Amino acid sequence: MLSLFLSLLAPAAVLATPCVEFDSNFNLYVFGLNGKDVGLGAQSTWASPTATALATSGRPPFDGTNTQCFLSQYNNAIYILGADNANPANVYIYDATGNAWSMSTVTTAGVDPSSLVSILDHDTNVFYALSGGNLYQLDYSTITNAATGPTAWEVVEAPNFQTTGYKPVMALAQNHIHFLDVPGNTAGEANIFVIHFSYFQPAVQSYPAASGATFPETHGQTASFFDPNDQVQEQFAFVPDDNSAVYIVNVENNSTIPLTGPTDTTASTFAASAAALVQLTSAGSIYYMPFDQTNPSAAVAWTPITGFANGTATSGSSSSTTAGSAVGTATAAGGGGSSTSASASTANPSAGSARGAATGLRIGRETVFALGAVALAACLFL
Ligand SMILES: *[C@@H]1O[C@H](CO)[C@@H](O)[C@H](O)[C@H]1NC(C)=O
Ligand SMILES: *[C@@H]1O[C@H](CO)[C@@H](O)[C@H](O)[C@H]1NC(C)=O
Ligand SMILES: CC(=O)N[C@H]1CO[C@H](CO)[C@@H](O)[C@@H]1O
Repeated sequence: MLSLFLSLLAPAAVLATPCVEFDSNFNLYVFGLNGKDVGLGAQSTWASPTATALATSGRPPFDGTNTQCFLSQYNNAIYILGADNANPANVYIYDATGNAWSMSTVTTAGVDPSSLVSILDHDTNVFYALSGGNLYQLDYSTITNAATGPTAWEVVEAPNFQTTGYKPVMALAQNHIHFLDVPGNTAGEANIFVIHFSYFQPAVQSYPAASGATFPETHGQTASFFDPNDQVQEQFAFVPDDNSAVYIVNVENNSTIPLTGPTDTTASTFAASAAALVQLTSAGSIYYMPFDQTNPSAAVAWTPITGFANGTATSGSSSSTTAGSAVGTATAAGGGGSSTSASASTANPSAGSARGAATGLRIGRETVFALGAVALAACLFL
């Protein structure tokens, strides 16, 4: 029991997570890396990027353990979930047009912000998240590039597949949420939630590869390729946690194309534009893979983007120390950390609320961590 307890402690110690994301003009941004948010410009400049420091007023502290960034393409806004440990459910909005931050207060309504996995639907501007065995939605259809009044997660329904022990892998294409690595499925299979009809497709969908292997039944990260003309996404990338390959899933013809995986195989998160897949590693390195959506099987090479790390901003000592130590464990949001939190919250929803209450006290990270561990332990021993 002690070793089980300790194994739960280890992932819970995961600290802050930075992220990469694009704006609607496909300029790249890195948020929360070494305590800074930096614009890296368009893909054509990445060989020698001009790093631009972003506005700091109203930015999230990027001390969350489960941070996810999303482009709202219609609004040229980047929505950031889980970037504020003291208010883990709140959504921060970076308005890329006005270089300004705002924050929207969000009621969790049963969602566990420390473990939820989300997507942002392209057309409706509604978030969906799987948390504690339910699919939830957070409606941002009336929110564009600046926060307005409070919003709340709402239960949609429970999936028609087994969620016990499931560490969600969710990908968006054609307004369908694709759930990969669902227990009981085999390689190349996804369960689908059809957003516009709000229902889970009864049958599992197959995405075979015409040549090479389709995507394996394993945990990983996803990113959907945007359409340059603001249409819905039709292809997404799935990268297994070991970064052994990139699988391009095309939902128009139900196929998968395997491509060369990142050269840096450390734990990573990803973002996609219309023409690139960008990797942010747990050490804070950034690489990209050019991608042609009309010729997806073209050979690709991964290239580092360098020369930005210390950007234009001078680093504040406390935030850069915090973020610096955090960067080393960045990916655990999609790796071991969320799995533990997810299964703990599935097993006992009260663990989530205990953790939420602890963070609300604005006490030190170690204390929060200890209380979270107590909550986890409590749910084990109850
Ligand atoms: C993809 O699969 C779906 C569901 O099985 C099917 O309705 C659709 O026709 C398929 N598309 C193509 C192009 O085969
Ligand atoms: C699916 O569409 C993509 C993009 O047009 C194409 O490259 C690929 O060959 C197609 N796959 C199949 C099996 O038709
Ligand atoms: C080249 C350089 O100055 N790199 C520094 C960038 O900032 C980080 C932490 O903020 C330092 O660790 C690097 O040495």
